[in-house]
Amino acid sequence: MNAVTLDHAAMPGEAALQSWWMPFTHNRHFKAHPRLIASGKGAYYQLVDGRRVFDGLSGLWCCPLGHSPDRVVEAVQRQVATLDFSPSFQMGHPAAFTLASRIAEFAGRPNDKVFFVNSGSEAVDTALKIAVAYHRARGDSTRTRIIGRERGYHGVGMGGISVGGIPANRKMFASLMIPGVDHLPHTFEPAKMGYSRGQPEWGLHLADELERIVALHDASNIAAVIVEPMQGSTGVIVPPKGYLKRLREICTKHGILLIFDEVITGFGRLGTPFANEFFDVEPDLITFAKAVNNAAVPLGGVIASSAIYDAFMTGPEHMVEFFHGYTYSAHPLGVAAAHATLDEMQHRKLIDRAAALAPVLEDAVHSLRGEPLVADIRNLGFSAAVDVTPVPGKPALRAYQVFQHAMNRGLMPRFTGETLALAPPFISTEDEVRSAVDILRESLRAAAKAA
Ligand code: PXG
Repeated sequence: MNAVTLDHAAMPGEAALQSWWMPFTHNRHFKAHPRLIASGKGAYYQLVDGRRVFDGLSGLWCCPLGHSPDRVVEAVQRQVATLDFSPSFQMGHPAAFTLASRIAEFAGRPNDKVFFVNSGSEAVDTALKIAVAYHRARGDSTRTRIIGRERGYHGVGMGGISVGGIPANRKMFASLMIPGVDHLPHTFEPAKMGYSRGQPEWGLHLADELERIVALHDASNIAAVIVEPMQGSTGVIVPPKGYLKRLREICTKHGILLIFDEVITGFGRLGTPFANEFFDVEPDLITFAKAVNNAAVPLGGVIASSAIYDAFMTGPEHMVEFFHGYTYSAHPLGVAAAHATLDEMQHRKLIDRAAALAPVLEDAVHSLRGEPLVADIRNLGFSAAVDVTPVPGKPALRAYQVFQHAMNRGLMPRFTGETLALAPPFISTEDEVRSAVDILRESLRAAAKAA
């Protein structure tokens, strides 16, 4: 490392912490009690104070290979020295085409098309635009309404917060929301499905709420339904058995497009390449980001059925068919990292490994039932969440307290609201998974004792 790099990575003084307005962070508290990461290797982060912590959420659900895997590092280094940037408007670079076909193949939909973006939020807004424009291209221009779901997280673009269902992400921006959006009810009902292992038995009927919304507006006004196959951000809310299939049936019956937001579930989290395979449900559009390239460089995308793509391919051939795209769509570094990530996943059979680790995590995490502060436990694939009882009058504090105890013991889980989430890297060992849960157990006990 040269001196310049070291300088920028050194522990900032108190004043230097003030300039970065951090995303989704309690800025004032953080800057008084900073938690800074110096480096990452494999399944561990090293903090600037020298502590090593197990990365319990694979970054933010995005580093299934762990940190700085050699194959990805080398691919990005090679790429930046060969072709650092290439315009994607009216030009292309070969690796982007091969990546698109590889991703379509990976999703089990080899004829599909892939539109590249740079984040999950952009993928969602792109998918919504494709859905509305698709209907219009076919002469169905009244189909403009979009249906999301309560507690859904679809990023922070104007489209994403409109179809999303997390109140705090919406309430400040009500006037900016896109019009014509309805929400399905969320599917979390602890009295009926508390401590479910995998998919709950209860709740299939909630998919029929879609019929009510369709009846209210008439199908001829509805473009698409967007759901996360498993709601990740809000705390691993798992769809009831049969729920997604029912949504698919209702959408098909009414000519409504179904969008799976697979920003979290895409690229192996459920032990299959995408959730479409896990649930045996084929959506019309799939969004992805995060794990596509192990998050080494921002990259996301939308997978669209060939029927959708074909609907756009009309008019004179010298005309642009879809007026949409980003400067960094199919950025060569992101694309190179994605090829290397898929190579590594395939070479090391890491998705099978995630599938094999899923029951290990399930058994371990459900052993926390009955521990102090625990209010519910859920899991699906290689991910799990533990809800804790709130500190009276201080929402969202308890999970943070448990998180602090965990960090002191060598585990970095995700805390949000009253939930702690785990989604470890696929390279984790069974022992690492079990000991992460043991640390969570000790942390729950320590937080309860301190209360
Ligand atoms: N869709 C889904 C389903 C997501 O989970 C986004 C879109 C937005 O992606 P970008 O790349 O624009 O952030 C997400 C992001 C968490 C957590 O702790 C989850 C996300 C991001 C950060 C933290 O659960 N999901």
